Amino acid sequence: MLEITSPQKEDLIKLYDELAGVLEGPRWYGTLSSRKVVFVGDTHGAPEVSLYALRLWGKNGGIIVFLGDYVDRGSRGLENLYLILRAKLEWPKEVYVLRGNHESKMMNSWYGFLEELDSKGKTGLYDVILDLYGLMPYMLKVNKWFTVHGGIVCRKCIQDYDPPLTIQEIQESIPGNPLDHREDPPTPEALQLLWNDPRPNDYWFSPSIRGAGIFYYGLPAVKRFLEDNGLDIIIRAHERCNALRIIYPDGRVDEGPPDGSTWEEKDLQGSVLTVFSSRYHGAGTGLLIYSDGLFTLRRVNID
Ligand SMILES: [Mn+2]
Repeated sequence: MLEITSPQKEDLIKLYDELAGVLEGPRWYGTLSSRKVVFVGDTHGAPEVSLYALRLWGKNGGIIVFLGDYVDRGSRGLENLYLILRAKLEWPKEVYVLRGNHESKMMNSWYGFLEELDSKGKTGLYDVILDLYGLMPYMLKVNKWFTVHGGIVCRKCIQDYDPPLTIQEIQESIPGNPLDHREDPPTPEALQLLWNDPRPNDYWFSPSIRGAGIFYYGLPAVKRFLEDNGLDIIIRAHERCNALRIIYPDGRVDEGPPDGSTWEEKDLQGSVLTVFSSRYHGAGTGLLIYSDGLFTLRRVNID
């Protein structure tokens, strides 16, 4: 079983060589079906949360999906990334590792990961880490759910009628060469997948306070995206919340439910779920478990 360890450069190069044929690449959009799934949101330098999630998955069975943001903020981003990628290598058909907006050179220079590497005398590993970022897919379909770090992508990027790009259109916009992706997402569409946030509002899209080229997506955009792509639910991470937030299609919001809360899959049709697994933010660390038609929130309480 896996343990939390810190890699040397040769460990990481070896891992990269082995993973190059296993990590699916930026343009990949896999379609998986599984009766049992564990979803992990932002872990931000806390490998103990990832390990907890992997152990839970070991008992739950099925697949586990990491929704991005492995580094920055917390002090053990290197260990966290190494743990998750070793799990991917060991169980390639069961472990999925999506890219977050912190798998980015620009973010790492601002939010702590480069400083962490420097303090550990491991800046020499960063080139390999960027190569690994370039191999991480942006999105994945599990059952009838769209999973991504941030969200869906606008067409005209306006509040009025603005049907989102379909998954096929998004895919066609993504360059196929991993080298184009190794530092930061290279296109506006890829940026939005990693950065956009849902809002329980009646607009289609609206500019986000997060910055230029980033948008909030409202209820009509979610409805249309799900219809156009034959999907039921969006499952994403990215946004600080108390463990889990559900935005229902009628605009109701449920945030911070108690540990062990459950929902029937059919009652979440049309919803956007935010899974937040960060310990750093002090907002409630959650994992979302799916098993045979039922979603359960598991709160992580570890010392
Ligand atoms: Mn994020």
